[in-house]
Amino acid sequence: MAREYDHLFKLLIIGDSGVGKSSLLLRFSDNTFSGTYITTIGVDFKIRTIDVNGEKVKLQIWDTAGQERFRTITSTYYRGTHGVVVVYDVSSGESFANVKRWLHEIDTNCDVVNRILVGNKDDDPDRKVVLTQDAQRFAEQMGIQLFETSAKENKNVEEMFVAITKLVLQTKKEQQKRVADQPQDRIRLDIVNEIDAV
Ligand SMILES: Nc1nc2c(ncn2[C@@H]2O[C@H](COP(=O)(O)OP(=O)(O)OP(=O)(O)O)[C@@H](O)[C@H]2O)c(=O)[nH]1
Ligand SMILES: [Mg+2]
Repeated sequence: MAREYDHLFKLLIIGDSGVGKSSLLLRFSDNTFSGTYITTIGVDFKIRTIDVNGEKVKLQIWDTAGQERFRTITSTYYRGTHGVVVVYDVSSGESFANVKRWLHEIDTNCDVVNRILVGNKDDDPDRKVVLTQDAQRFAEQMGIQLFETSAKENKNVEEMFVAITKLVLQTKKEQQKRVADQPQDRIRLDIVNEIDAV
């Protein structure tokens, strides 16, 4: 029987309230969008399995509440997280200014984690206040990839989730290679071989 998946990764979506975190997740998981705003209380998650270079990657994606009063026990959200999607709204300068705080929250809760920056609601040029070049410059300073998306118009959403998944996959492969290259593991293997030989 074919295996259900080759990799299981946990992703987390964070950012200010109303920037479109839940909408991005709903677009990615169910390919739907609703203009009605229902604020997230606590956390919620969805599952989707995607194919990356012939490997099946099962994604468990956690959608957090942006509103401060629903953000209790924050550190538990981060436990076991492989990748974090940090979202702002391109029509809200305040949500972009707050990205620094969200990045800081990742730093205080995670040792090694992949991150991606997302400017959502990129579907109305008249309302756009966070310019691409400014966001791009900031992303480069932080060493993060930037994606401008629209959950409403289904723009760049799939590409963004695939990009963060590829980063996580790359990190996993690098870690596996580092472990395989460690001399102590070769020694351990020698011991096992000796025991087998007895
Ligand atoms: N124009 C436009 N509106 C969007 C987009 N994404 C979300 N919205 C709208 O923005 C509002 C907030 O979206 P949510 O996805 O609930 O935002 P959230 O970040 O999950 O908010 P919290 O759960 O409170 O943290 C809703 O009315 C959505 O319809 C988008 O890409 N374009
Ligand atoms: Mg939400």
